[in-house]
Amino acid sequence: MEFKPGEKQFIGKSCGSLEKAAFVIVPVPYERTTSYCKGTEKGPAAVIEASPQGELWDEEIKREVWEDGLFTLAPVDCTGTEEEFFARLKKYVTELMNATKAVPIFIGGEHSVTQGLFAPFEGKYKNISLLHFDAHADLRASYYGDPHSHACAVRPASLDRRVVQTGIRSVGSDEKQFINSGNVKTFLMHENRDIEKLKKDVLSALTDTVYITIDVDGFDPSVMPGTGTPQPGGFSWYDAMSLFRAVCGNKKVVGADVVEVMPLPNSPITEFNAAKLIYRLMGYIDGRK
Ligand SMILES: [Mn+2]
Repeated sequence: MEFKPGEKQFIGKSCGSLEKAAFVIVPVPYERTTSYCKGTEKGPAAVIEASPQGELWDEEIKREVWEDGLFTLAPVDCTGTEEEFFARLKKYVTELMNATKAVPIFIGGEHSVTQGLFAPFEGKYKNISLLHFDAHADLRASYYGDPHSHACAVRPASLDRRVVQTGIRSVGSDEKQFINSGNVKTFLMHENRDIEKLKKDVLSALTDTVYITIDVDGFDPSVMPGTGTPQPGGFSWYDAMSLFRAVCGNKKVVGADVVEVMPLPNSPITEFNAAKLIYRLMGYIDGRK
């Protein structure tokens, strides 16, 4: 598989090759099963378009994080049937991990892409766990007959890996049986408002190697208004940053995705904030390590 550079580079900076990169940004503009509002396929391009509006010097990290080596790839081909797409995505991620030591950060697209993104990491890292930041539990075995629905995003991962859920405030009666059973540890939003306690609990629930999946609806809609299935009462920006900083500082984070950005007409808040989130995550993970 060939890994071509994207026409636009995240935050307008590129180290020029996968070999030199500490971070690789991968757009995955997949949208097939969104059930409420539509438009997540436009998310990755909007985030990359918004990203150069941010400062290169990160005021919290206190350096220009892109200097660690940053490379943005062309979007993953999201055509074909669901089966063809997920098979292609798994192959893509597997080959990408063979081609570079860079930490990949994927931009969705609807949340179902995590099914294809996480599976190759499970193959590579035996002791990996999944930090799932989301308003929704996404644990359904299938939704409207489709096991690849966005509503089933972390169900496959939960079958054989530890899944730690935060921000959760929407659970269906058909998925509540999976909450806090088997490999799933769920921190319901309304029961876990003390961020310092939550950080400790999340760190002890995760294994040492972690993949982070961030559905932007895990944030409060005031932070991320443009998303397909919004829910009130999510994470504030600063509490979420505090959580991600703790996880990236104490665990080996080997990959991440930021999904469900749905650009709104006349409001770039969501895509800009998602771009800042991605740049900040790079700073927390620290490409100099
Ligand atoms: Mn969600």
